[in-house]
Amino acid sequence: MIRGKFITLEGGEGVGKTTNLAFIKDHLQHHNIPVVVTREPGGTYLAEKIRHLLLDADSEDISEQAELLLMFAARAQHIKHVIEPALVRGNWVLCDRFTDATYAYQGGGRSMKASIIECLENLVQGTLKPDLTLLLDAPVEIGIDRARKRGAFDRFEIEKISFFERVRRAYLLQLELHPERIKLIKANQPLVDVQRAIVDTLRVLLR
Ligand code: T5A
Repeated sequence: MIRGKFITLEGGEGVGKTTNLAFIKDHLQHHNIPVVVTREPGGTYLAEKIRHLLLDADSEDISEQAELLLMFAARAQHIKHVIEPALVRGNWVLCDRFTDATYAYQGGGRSMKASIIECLENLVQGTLKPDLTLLLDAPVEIGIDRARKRGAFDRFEIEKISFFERVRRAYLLQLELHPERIKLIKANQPLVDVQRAIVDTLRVLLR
């Protein structure tokens, strides 16, 4: 059995990850590729419980270390029970956020050291890395505005603009560090143009 491909979607709040995930799923299925769509934090029973704790805006003050460890605890479950088995079955896995989000939010947003994140990444993932990461990028105000139109804010969405500026910069740094894996998609253009750019980028994997 040929191992499936692992594709992740990244970007700040409201840049269109969820919207485009459904589009990519349809596009891959059109090419007769079996796809598993999932998300982080989340994707298993336990990881979804952890997501709920992490996003709860009414939570007690969560320490940066606890937040980081909970992200990786959820990820460990997700890899073991969903991602790895699907890839081994030959399915492609399409995941709404993965470890680049940890570098962006906990590394950039919370200013935690990249070396600590890298340590946990090695522990939890071993050699597992996405084959392709689509980084949807737009000025912070545009994404926040789109996300906030949807209603109640979660524990991250209540952060200040400066937090999301750090998140965006950290994502762009990830792009600089891993140009072979991460591809930039400009998200502040009409959806049809965003999706055209996504189709172009996916061509490499579909060859
Ligand atoms: N997190 C996560 C960490 O801190 N560390 C980690 O390691 C991980 C994995 C998860 C939170 O957890 C944090 C980051 C997050 O704060 P989430 O729900 O996965 O939360 O992430 P959000 O960014 O909050 O997801 P959103 O649903 O808000 O944003 P999306 O999915 O990027 O945006 P989407 O597709 O819902 O679109 C938002 C709106 O914009 C419109 C859509 O129709 C929708 O109404 N839209 C466009 N409008 C015009 N033009 C376009 N091109 C458009 N694209 C979309």
